[in-house]
Amino acid sequence: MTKIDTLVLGGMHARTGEELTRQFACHPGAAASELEASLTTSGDRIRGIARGGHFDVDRAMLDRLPKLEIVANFGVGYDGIDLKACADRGIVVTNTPDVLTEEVADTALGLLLNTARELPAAEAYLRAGRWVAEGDYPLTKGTLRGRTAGILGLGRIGLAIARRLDAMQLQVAYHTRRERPDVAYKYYADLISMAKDVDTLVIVVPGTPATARMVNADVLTALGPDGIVVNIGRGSVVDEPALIEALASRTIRAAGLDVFADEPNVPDALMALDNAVLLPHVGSASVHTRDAMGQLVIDNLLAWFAGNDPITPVPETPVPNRA
Ligand code: A2R
Repeated sequence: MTKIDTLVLGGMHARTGEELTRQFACHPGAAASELEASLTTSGDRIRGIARGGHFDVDRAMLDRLPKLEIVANFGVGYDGIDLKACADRGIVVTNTPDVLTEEVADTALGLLLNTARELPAAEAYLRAGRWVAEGDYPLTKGTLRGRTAGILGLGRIGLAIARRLDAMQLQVAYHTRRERPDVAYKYYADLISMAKDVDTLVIVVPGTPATARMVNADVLTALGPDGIVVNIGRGSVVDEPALIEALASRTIRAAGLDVFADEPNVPDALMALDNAVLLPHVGSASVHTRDAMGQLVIDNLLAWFAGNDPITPVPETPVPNRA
């Protein structure tokens, strides 16, 4: 059977890349020059995109892909894809929900612990020989004991984080646009009101125009001097200069960040702060979970090209009736 022309946009990890090559006629797009060559030589034949990030799928790219039917995004967040442009052209977009939920929730808890209890700094202290030379690491001012966490975004991952916080005996509240009928956690219709009542803000909303910089100076001030911010959602959700200012002035205690406004670039001012724990967007980045995400990308493409509904379409691009 003839393999279907598929653009592999932004690169994939090894196993997923190999499986894509086995199933599809793959056109590489890991680097800008490679992408340009693939679009120039094969753009008029490409029917699917497996998108591993880095490059936006915008109108200009879609104009060069007249036969495109589906964009299968590697990741649950799909900011960077022009959904309106895809919907206008009848192109379906899929993502990889659920398979990464627990991994990302684990990472959020790791960030929270590392931030409150300064574990990376304590380890660096030991490795530098300072335990021997100077004695015990100073007692941490931060602790999880007695904390109340406000989760911004109580979806799949937010709920998995809430369950972990339950187990660790923190109080949990949340802010979303709509109250969930299926949880007992305290709901806040207003983010600032929640920030005033909690001391720990865990951000796990998608990057959209509506969430852009919604965690601003006012939210951080409301969180207060014992405040801890953990962001494993999207860097765009936080006003990054305001966060840097709040950390530097000790308006809040600390932040644990896996995502940034301009990845992979992290501002020097943030790097210089000793009350920030910084990770290079590794929320879902285990072999186990990335393999599962890659398989879901492939399964979405295979389902679509077999004439079936995609497995995990996003709500913004309607799936046409294919019967
Ligand atoms: O607002 P709702 O009721 O649709 O709740 C969703 C919430 N959310 C928002 N909350 C406040 N203001 C907004 N403008 C807003 N937009 C969305 O975010 C829901 O509770 C949550 C998203 O949950 P899920 O769609 O289940 O996504 P999941 O799998 O938890 O992943 C969340 C994000 C991804 O989009 C990536 O950016 C990152 O975590 O990995």
